[in-house]
Amino acid sequence: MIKRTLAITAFGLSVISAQGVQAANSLNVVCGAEQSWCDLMARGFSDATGIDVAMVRKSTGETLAQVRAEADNPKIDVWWGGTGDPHLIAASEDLLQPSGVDTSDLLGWAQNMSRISEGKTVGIYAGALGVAYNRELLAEKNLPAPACWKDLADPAYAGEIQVANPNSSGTAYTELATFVQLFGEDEAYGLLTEIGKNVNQYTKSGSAPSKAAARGETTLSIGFMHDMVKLASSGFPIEIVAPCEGTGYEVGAVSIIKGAKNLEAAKQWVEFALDAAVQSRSVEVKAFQVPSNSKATVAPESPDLASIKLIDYDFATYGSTATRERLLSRWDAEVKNAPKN
Ligand code: S7P
Repeated sequence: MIKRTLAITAFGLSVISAQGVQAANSLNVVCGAEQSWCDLMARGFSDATGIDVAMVRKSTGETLAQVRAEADNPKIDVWWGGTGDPHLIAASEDLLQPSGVDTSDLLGWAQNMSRISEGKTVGIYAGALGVAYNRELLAEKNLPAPACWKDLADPAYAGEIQVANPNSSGTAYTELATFVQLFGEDEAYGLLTEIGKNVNQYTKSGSAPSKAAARGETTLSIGFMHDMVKLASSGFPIEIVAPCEGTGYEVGAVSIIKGAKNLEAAKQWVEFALDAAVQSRSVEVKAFQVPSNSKATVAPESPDLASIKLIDYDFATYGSTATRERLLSRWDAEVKNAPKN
């Protein structure tokens, strides 16, 4: 039987090593999902293959910056999880390499990522954006429950909303791209600026605002509904809203970094990550995204994407460098430091 050891280094890096099995090699993974799911995946992979995994958790924008900075000498082999747009951007900048994995069991939206990137990234899960509010705080403060994105601009919510910064957070970039697709660019920035007057903090990580709402540190948050479901199903007083205008969604992705030092192990990781049985284990850590393998089990708690009014998210456009740079520059100029009234 394989014996595992998990050590947390001074840098917060998890190193999972298999003992009793000759480790073929090792693998450096950056994980964009929640820490508990990252750990489950690393342990599972190490158990299944005997390959040591060194893993660190980062927000999506941070990983894209690292992959760009290390282009000549990559330290990461695999980028697993996090919203798909930055994976597509890395692919278009020739920073990733095709895994050659068989995608025939995957759902259409997951295969689409592979098609757009010419096999350099592939979808592992999907999830829709929404709004959460802490029902106890809302009642205490006598505030109305929001039903639409536009409701969040109501001055009654001054200082009550938390959302991430789209420069670092894939969740918040998905929100920015969603607003542009729903309302058109000028109206989207106008609305984001109005909502910004009610924002108490732009966080680095996309799941932080809903955790803050769960703990009662903010009344409302914007984020992925599956992260909100995890908090609600853990007993926090969270209500989840699918905005009336419709909403955007992410396709989380897995990619191999071009020049990966542990290429064979990296290819094994991608196969592992797309395996139906592996994807079905996400429920063990309350990761309620919809899995990409059509044969994987969908948790009953997972938001039903078919019953949510989803936009036809344009991954090719919003996963391009030019669009991302333009949207983020405009967000920095108009939204980030807009006066609060
Ligand atoms: O695992 C939860 C999740 O919401 O986190 C990822 C997301 O990119 C969070 O990171 P950011 O800090 O970059 O926003 C999602 O892909 C995933 O569903």
